[in-house]
Amino acid sequence: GDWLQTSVSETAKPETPITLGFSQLGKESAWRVANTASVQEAAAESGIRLVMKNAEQSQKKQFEAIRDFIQMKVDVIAIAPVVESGWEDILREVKAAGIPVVILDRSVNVKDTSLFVTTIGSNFYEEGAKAGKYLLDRLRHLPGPIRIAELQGTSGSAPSIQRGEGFRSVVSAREDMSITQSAPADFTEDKGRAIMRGFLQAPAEKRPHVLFAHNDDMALGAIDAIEEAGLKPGEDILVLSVDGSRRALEQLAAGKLNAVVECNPLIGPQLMQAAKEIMAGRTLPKRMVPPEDIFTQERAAEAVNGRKF
Ligand code: GZL
Repeated sequence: GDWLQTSVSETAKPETPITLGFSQLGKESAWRVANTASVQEAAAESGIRLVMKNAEQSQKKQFEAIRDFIQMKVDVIAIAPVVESGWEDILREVKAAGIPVVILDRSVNVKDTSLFVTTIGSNFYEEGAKAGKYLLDRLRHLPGPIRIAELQGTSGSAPSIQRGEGFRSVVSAREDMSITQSAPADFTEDKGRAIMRGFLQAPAEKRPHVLFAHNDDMALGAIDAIEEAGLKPGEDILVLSVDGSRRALEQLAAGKLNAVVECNPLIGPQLMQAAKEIMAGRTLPKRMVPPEDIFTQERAAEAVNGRKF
């Protein structure tokens, strides 16, 4: 009857909003900017109070942000870790404060996995392997030797380490295919351009046939360097990258990129859902991986239109 309804509604406390402290690692790439926007939009849509601090790619600043969140007594802490090592101490401080942790995007390398509830992010090893499989298929009729240049992401970061490992695990199948030049370029367009310029100083007989860039921003910078050297990206030098940003897919459609492995930044909703489930006392799987694909030139034109980043 309505008396029960009235009494229940009077006693039911309005839910106090969850406060989520998010240590975002930087704004180095289009992927990162889209990831930040996804987290902000998802927080607004789910009524979660987001306190986000940007670390400008500094792990030290991430530690400072996390200590601020502990002082603020936030309900949940999310971390996109710039590198995978060095997280034990700060995560023990958070655990001692009784605050649950979600690792977002990149992963941390800790022995004690009770230091976080779950990791939501891509399988970077698989992304590297996809790039390698594309290359083996694309060059299956080309006799060696085949020289590969590699633009690595941030040294010590999970995506850079694992994309490199996944790629190498596949291309090692051809002993006449080798990575002859490799250097970190921090996932940025400017460093990708600068490092590729250096690679192209090599004498013609040492010049790479292929570039594997660990993300689109470095690939786009490298495309400039390849053109500056009077060479055709996508033809004289095959270019492979990871992420799937609009700009990369436009270059893919234009034939200056040959394949772009998808890495999905739009994982804000999964983070908010995880925060709600944690606060509701539910347990979560230790690892949640978004579905991902690979973009080739045939599919590029149609893929560009739908891109949200
Ligand atoms: C991968 C993410 C990487 C992107 C880069 O999930 O951490 O960092 O591939 C970004 O574009 O800078």
